[in-house]
Amino acid sequence: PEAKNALKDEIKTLLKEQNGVLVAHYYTDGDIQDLAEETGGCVADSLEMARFGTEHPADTLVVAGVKFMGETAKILNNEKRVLMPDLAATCSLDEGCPSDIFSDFCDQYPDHTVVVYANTSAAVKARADWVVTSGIALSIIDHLAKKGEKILWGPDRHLGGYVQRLTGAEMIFWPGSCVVHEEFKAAALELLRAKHPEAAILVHPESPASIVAQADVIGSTTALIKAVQSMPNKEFIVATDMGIFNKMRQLAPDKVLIEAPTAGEGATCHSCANCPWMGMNSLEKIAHSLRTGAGEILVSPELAVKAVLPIRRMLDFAK
Ligand code: CIZ
Ligand code: SF4
Repeated sequence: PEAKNALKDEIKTLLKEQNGVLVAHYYTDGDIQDLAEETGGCVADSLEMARFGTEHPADTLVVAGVKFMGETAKILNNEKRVLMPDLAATCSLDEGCPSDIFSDFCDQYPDHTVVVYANTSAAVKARADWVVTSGIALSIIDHLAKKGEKILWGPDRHLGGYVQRLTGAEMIFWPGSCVVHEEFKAAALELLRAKHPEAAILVHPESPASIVAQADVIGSTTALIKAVQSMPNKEFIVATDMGIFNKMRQLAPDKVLIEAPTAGEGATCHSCANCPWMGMNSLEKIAHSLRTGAGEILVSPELAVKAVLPIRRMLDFAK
């Protein structure tokens, strides 16, 4: 704990010296989330992270999350320096959606509106008409469907399928998924629910349809955190990355949080509801990045001017 405190103090000093602010995602390590709040930064979902970085007057944004979050921060704030603790922290959705192949796919459906999830590269966003996060996907697709638009959706097929079932939108899907949410097991969740009949089931819509079908609340990380605070239930079974428990425990210390199962009985899981890329963030790497300037995110200006349009469209819609 002493070494950790020394590291936190160093980061605080470096942030002050460089007029920097720490912006962390709910899935990062609890120490990072707490430090972000202690130092006047924020811990949030990707939509709120983007908004916070844009509204905050800091010169340097330290984005503790995964690469697309740093890229989005840079695209929206070209004049700010954006640092990431580890540039290798990516996302299975981003990795599974190479921009050249995605662009060819879009070319096959020229009469479709291209809507991409925020968990994509700058180049994929540059090809899109709209960017959405999980917190706003439903209302944007509903809006487009009511205007009669046909949607080409990428890359998370589970979130896309969920949105399609609720809106009835005409949609074509890119076949991507999140390695963390894909692991939740429907049969094991049924057994767990039977053991905890009073528990509310909270599910992030990147989960498979068989998990979403068992949910009491389906929503973004922010929505799930609010549910723990506002619902009268004592117990909650939570199907999303475990990193979210840090904030849930802080805001609702008397509630009992239970992990949704990522494996059937006796089996082992792959990611165990812990995003391996989110886990690459650490206090040590944050300090290193601030000390040396390593991990700076750069997006070419030609790409940024295109990618900023669908992101702004989302932020304006959210207002
Ligand atoms: O799974 C993710 O990476 C999420 C939930 C991102 C977000 O929108 O905050
Ligand atoms: Fe990507 Fe899933 Fe990790 Fe989120 S939790 S960054 S969607 S791999």
